[in-house]
Amino acid sequence: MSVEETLVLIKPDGVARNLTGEILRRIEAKGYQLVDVKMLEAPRELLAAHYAEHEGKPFYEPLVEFMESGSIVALRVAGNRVIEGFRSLAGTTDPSTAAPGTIRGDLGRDWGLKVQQNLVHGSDSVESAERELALWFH
Ligand code: RTP
Ligand code: MG
Repeated sequence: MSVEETLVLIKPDGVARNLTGEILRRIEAKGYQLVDVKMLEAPRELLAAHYAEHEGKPFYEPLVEFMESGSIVALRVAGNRVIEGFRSLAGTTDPSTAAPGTIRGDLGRDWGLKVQQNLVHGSDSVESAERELALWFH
């Protein structure tokens, strides 16, 4: 067993489309534990710190604006190998091609889609998870 914690964000599209319950259901059905939950409108400083690795990329500004556009649900989630496991549950970045059975593949829209509107975020490594959890839960 390798119990880890990860940061999951339900992005503004997920909250606005009333998918919070469905996404929580999938996380719990997989056997992961919800350790902490909060809903917030994220300030730009938090988003800039969270997405620091993407600063300067063409999608950075639209991404941050999208993340500022509505409420976010932030989750501290624990489980065996949950960092990699949640990313598998979420599916690949672009919902248009994310596998069926995944959050993005099943629930993402495939028309009028902007790739940043992909419902969820999950930390991508142990280091990212520690850094991101410290930003969102302190
Ligand atoms: P996330 O960080 O949200 O879990 O998603 P990810 O690892 O699958 O994707 P990443 O490369 O870290 O990108 C972060 C978020 O930026 C938006 N994005 N837009 N080409 C584009 O327009 C583009 N590429 C990425 C997505 O919202 C992605 O989740
Ligand atoms: Mg990422």
